Amino acid sequence: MKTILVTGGAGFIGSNFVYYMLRTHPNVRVVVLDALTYAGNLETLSPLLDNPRFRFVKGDITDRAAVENLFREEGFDAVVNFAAESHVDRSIDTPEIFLKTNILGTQVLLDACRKGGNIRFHQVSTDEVYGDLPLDRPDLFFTEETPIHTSSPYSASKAGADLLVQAYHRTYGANITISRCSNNYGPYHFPEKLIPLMITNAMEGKSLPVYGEGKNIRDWLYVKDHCSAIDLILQGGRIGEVYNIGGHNERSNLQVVKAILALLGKDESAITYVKDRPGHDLRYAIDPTKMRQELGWKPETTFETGLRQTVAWYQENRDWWEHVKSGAYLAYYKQHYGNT
Ligand code: NAD
Ligand code: TDX
Repeated sequence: MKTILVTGGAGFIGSNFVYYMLRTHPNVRVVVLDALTYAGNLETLSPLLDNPRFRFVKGDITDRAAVENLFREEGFDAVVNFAAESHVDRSIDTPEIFLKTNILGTQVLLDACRKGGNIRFHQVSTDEVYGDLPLDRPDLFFTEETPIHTSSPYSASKAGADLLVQAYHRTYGANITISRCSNNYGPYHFPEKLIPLMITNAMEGKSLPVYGEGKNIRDWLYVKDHCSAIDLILQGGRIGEVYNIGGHNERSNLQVVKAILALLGKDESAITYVKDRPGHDLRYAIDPTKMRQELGWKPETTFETGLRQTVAWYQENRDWWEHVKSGAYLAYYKQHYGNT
């Protein structure tokens, strides 16, 4: 039995990864370390709480003593770091917590891996570290060689963490890999991000706030395909390497919003154009050739199928998102969007 630490496992991608690993690897035990910030939700993991191959620990990755204790207690075989502040808009309002969690938290984990005897460490990063591509050059894509060129405090903090992970490899021989994925969507996605916000707002009869003219392009990947890619990197990725993950599913924000409305059988009258995001990245587009050629990875879910499944999931799991849309999130929503 191998024990894997999944940090941030009560969040969107981390929780999907926990379910994926327990389902596909009967010889894997998963320990989740999560601070349960506004974005973490233990309800998402509640079906696992009695599973003997699962343990949940509430804790902060920046808490060095607590992290080192946990490492001593568990003797992890591998660590996958999803824990992060992940929302670009929040990073524009309050950058500091992004630097603390995303950079210093990563350093604490790297040190714990080092102390533990060079434990295998995978850093879940993002395509946002490459900055953006112009809208009128559909021939351009992010490769692993594209220079780091960040736009927001969020992406700068993720890039800072990546550089630190690479420095630990070069300086201390740390046993690391990094993946940089495009935008994910699917179950358990916190409804502050575009797709779940638009689905749930439309279901509640609220307006759908599109930034600027809705022309910015994102490259969407169904979350399960991200999980399978990380699993392959853990099994066969070359140490010290970066892997880009994406499935060539580019859509403008307006296309995405209209597709959601069509799936819900609603007209487009609720679309509201609001003030643009400062520094708003124009287009993301991943070249996943390295993942395909080295690890044989390919995505299984088309955007049409994935979006249909996602809309159905939010229709069937209203309790889940109504709970997370209350409380602290409501205060943030009012501050960010006013009364739109
Ligand atoms: P999320 O915001 O849904 O979840 C983050 C989780 O981390 C939450 O459970 C939160 O409680 C936890 N967390 C935050 N600070 C912590 C701390 N200090 N200590 C311990 N736990 C803490 O994020 P997500 O969308 O699931 O993203 C997961 C990772 O994947 C992030 O590192 C993000 O940068 C990266 N990523 C996300 C996307 C995407 O489209 N969502 C794409 C590429 C990469
Ligand atoms: O209300 C909105 N209206 C709107 O038009 C929101 C929340 C977003 N948008 C636009 C901004 C972006 O162009 O939709 C696009 C997607 O926005 P987000 O869902 O906030 O995602 P993005 O900024 O692209 O970042 C995401 O992908 C990379 C994740 O949140 C990051 O964690 C990940 O690293």
